[in-house]
Amino acid sequence: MRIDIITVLPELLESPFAASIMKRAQTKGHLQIEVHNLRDFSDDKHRNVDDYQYGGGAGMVMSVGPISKAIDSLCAKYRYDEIIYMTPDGDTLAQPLCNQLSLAQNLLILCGHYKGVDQRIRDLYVTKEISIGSYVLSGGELAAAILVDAVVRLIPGVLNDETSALTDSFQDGLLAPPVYTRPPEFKGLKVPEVLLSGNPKDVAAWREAQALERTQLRRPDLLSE
Ligand code: 6GU
Repeated sequence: MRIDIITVLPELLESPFAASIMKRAQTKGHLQIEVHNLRDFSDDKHRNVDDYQYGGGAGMVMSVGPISKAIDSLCAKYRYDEIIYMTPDGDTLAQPLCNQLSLAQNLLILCGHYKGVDQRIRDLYVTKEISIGSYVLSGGELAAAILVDAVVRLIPGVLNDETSALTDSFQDGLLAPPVYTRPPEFKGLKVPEVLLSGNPKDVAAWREAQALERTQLRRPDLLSE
């Protein structure tokens, strides 16, 4: 998969992709990420990319010029499955969309800032608008990093058996069951006997029951969908 990200804060997107699974996905050739500084596409001598909003009001709006130039130059080179705009008024990210996006060849992600982008960019170019939850971030960069992480780990070959995505919370519509490692007793709390039993059938049944109980307790909305 190839992912291009357009942002005014490229430095915010360096470390998330330079460690752990994101890094390995790139070294192993499953993933190519390129972060583009929107200011490089500004014709302004001060490299401005925003302007006052029509109708007045506080807050700047990201202008059509630099963004359309950036998107046009990338679209001339790659055929994007989706052009995604990260915005608090987008569809809330959830596992089914991550699964769907993990099948894409090329993704283009535009990070919003200030009051957001001129509506005409959304009308002309954007094919998907994504939010990561009901709260406001200073910009779309951290949200983009979260989206990329959630999608890339689903690309076949990125995770090994040990870190398999199949047993994740949400992947089967349930939260994950509790997990334990050594020692068998800590501050008076014992690891559930069944996990020490060596009986895979009993272990699987216990995990399923725990997953269901946890989901009923913490996220009943997942069961009623
Ligand atoms: Cl994608 N962007 C911003 N600025 N805030 C958010 C968000 C995105 N998702 C939730 N809050």
